[in-house]
Amino acid sequence: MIQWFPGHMVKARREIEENLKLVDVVIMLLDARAPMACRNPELEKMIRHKSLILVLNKIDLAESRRTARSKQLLKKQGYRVAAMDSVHCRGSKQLLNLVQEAYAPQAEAMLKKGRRVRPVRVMVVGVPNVGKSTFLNCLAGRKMARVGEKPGVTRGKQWLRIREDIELLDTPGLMWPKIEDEKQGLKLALLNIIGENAYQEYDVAFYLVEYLKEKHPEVLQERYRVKDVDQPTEDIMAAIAAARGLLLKGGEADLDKVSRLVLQEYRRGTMGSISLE
Ligand SMILES: Nc1nc2c(ncn2[C@@H]2O[C@H](COP(=O)(O)OP(=O)(O)O)[C@@H](O)[C@H]2O)c(=O)[nH]1
Ligand SMILES: [Mg+2]
Repeated sequence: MIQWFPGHMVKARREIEENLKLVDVVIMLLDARAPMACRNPELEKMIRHKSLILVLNKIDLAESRRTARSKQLLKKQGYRVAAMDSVHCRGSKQLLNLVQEAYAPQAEAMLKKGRRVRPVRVMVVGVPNVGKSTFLNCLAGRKMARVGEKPGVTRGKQWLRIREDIELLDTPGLMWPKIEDEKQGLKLALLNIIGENAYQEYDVAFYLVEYLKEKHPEVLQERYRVKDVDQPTEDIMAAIAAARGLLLKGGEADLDKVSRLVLQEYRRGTMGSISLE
């Protein structure tokens, strides 16, 4: 069973707690290929009194039909949900509209009290590698203007003014996943979210190949020239090794290399867009 709660996560939680005091809205990035696996109910509880927006990121690596279904499901549960490809900065406009929507009640309250509505303050959180830095770059773009420190309230914090009415904390919060079962741990390992010391590459590759057998046998057949996709997973891995010439001196399959190969090709999207949920 994959266990993962490194020491720096304790510090990360404290940091998120501190930063929560400064913002009106929280954007939580989730990997669109396995959004549920990236969530953490404990953290969501911490931000419950803030407006939360879920962003399914890396939609270019996910199956659009399944992304649409995840989105629908989360919306039904009452969440605000957007979808993004942060590398190409697709989906940002809709997301920013959601930010304003989430802030509307607070903005109205300010108006009612006769106050000027200040820009909404937003922070980004997400598990490692989900794309937080890429996402910030996308939103900040070239117009990126550092708003600077706000005396008294936000000492030492940098804000990016991404629109006249939206300010973004420039350091995203590192979120730790809550791993409930083996399968979730394997998904997170496959998505490169948990550190490689926490798992054996072979185990994760084995999980991936099993998953391909069930959901995408054509990838095994076409990309890796596996003739019989109904054979045991070990044998499929050996067949991939043979097809790619990943053999040990004695001619047996080099399982370390096969494992690394399929993990890399999955993560880069060279196998195609494959969702895990
Ligand atoms: N294909 C794709 N890759 C992404 C996307 N967002 C981030 N990435 C990639 O995911 C990796 C991790 O991104 P990074 O922003 O460093 O993640 P962070 O650890 O959350 O800050 C990098 O290789 C990014 O290029 C996306 O929307 N689509
Ligand atoms: Mg980063």
